Amino acid sequence: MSTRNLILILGDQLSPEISSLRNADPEKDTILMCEVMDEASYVKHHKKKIAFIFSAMRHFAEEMRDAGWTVEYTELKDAENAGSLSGELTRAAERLSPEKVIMTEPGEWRVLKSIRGWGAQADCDFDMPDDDRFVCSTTEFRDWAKGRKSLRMEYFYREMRKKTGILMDGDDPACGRWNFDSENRKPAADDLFIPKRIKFDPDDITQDVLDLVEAEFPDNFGKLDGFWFATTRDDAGKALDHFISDALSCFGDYQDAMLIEHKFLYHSLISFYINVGLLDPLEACRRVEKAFQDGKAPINAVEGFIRQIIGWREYVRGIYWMVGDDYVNKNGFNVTRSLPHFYWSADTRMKCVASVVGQTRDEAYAHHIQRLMVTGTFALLAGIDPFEVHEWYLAVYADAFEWVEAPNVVGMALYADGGFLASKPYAASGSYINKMSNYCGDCQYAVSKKTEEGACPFNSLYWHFLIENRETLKDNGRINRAYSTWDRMSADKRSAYLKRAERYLSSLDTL
Ligand code: FAD
Ligand code: DLZ
Ligand code: SF4
Repeated sequence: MSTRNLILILGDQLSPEISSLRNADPEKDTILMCEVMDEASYVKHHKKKIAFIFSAMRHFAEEMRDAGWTVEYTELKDAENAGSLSGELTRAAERLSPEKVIMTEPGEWRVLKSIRGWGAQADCDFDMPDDDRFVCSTTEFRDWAKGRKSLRMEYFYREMRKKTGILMDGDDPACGRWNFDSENRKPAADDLFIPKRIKFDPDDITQDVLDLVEAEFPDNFGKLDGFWFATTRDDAGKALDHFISDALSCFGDYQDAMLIEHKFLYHSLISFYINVGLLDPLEACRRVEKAFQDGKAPINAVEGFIRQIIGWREYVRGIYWMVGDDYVNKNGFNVTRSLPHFYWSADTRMKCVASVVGQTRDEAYAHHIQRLMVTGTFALLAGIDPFEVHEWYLAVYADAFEWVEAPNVVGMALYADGGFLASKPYAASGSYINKMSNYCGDCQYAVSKKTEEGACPFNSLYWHFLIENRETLKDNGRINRAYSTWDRMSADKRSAYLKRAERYLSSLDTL
């Protein structure tokens, strides 16, 4: 058996329009896809994440076969499985003697280096075209960043609006403003009407994968029961339709809200589909823009959603590839505490953390503010080693791939990159969580207590963090006010805050 080109498609490259397939010919070329232990275990991925990716890969292979392609697919348990992407490439190249191997550039430095290494010693030609499923190429981002003293997402986002023409009125932003974020900070009331979310019952392919994951990854984090993800392009499209018709109009208002009983609120639940290639990000934005033009959703919701995708999503990717492969090792505050065990067990008296970790364990999902202002802020305030925090986020969310996860964790949540991505650390006391959620009412700690027994840990850890890092942060204009407040406090109060924080830090696992 032989083939002209052998085209390797990874688990997050499930797009028929991917650049590696662009000039390919189903009559002459062969697609290679492989489930391999190296990818399934570089962190201990959530069980639902592995199941989602394997099932989406198997469905994609079917989709491509139906479209006339020859697909060579290695399942995890195949006897000959080499266990790694490069091992499987070698095996397939020996079998099929291709003239050329093609793979769209991957979403992670680790894989990039390994496959480049394979290509350099291969007996055939090797080509790695750009991944152009993004609005902004990595080169274009570097050009935009060149010479700027500080990078700010807002300015980058405006460029992306102009480039795509989305929500533009000629050269001006639609409705006269680029950003409606100030309208998007409403706390949610317990009795809000929250739409029921669309769920997809596992078909035979997904059921096989669920059995496989249960058998092969029994000790990984996360529940496999109640698997509801779409695993085909058609179903992912239905999930987007459902978001637009049932949730989009309130997306903006309650974007930052958190409710114990409602994990999904009005969020879109599509990051995993976009990230693996089942949905096209720009098409999703255009469909959301259309809802605005048709009068079906307000500007604050539509602009807020579009900013997350053509703004933040593109921006974090640009930063990941621009900074380089040591981004995940950044540790600007030089902190070394270990990740508390409750990040895995949800066994903590802090209701906010218990609730977010519990939801993460059940669904492999938490929304942005839960990730940023609960588990993220706690790790920031408690001085947890950023690499451990990064590995946790990379493992536990179904949408986690390093190019998007690492900047959000190391840069945005932990400010460990020294302020490259964010303009200030997202440090906050318990009052932020209390304002935006209903966690505190159900918590064993009291958010109103600052330094006494039973005081909310966020309250004292907030001041402890600011004081520990005063030298690094003192010139940050966005945080100065907090230092003035501290300086006006009585010496007794300051000492009580720091003592309380030290007590909590000395026994983090028991909080
Ligand atoms: P919605 O709230 O409905 O937002 C719409 C879309 O905007 C998302 O689907 C996503 O594609 C995009 N988006 C929103 N915020 C961001 C952002 N900050 N960066 C990139 N894209 C964004 N997102 C991931 O896709 N993978 C990750 O591993 C990931 N890790 C994160 C870790 C931390 C600490 C934080 C603070 C954020 C992280 N995010 C990550 C961003 C964001 O939390 C998720 O994209 C979002 O929660 C996914 O849920 P949704 O589809 O319902 O999003
Ligand atoms: C995340 C993941 C997992 C769990 N398994 C596979 C796999 O077996 N085969 C594969 O091709 N891709 C997998 N992936 C996605 C890759 O890890 C991802 O493509 C790289 O991290 C680059 O973004
Ligand atoms: Fe979280 Fe503090 Fe509120 Fe408890 S009181 S839920 S620990 S913010």
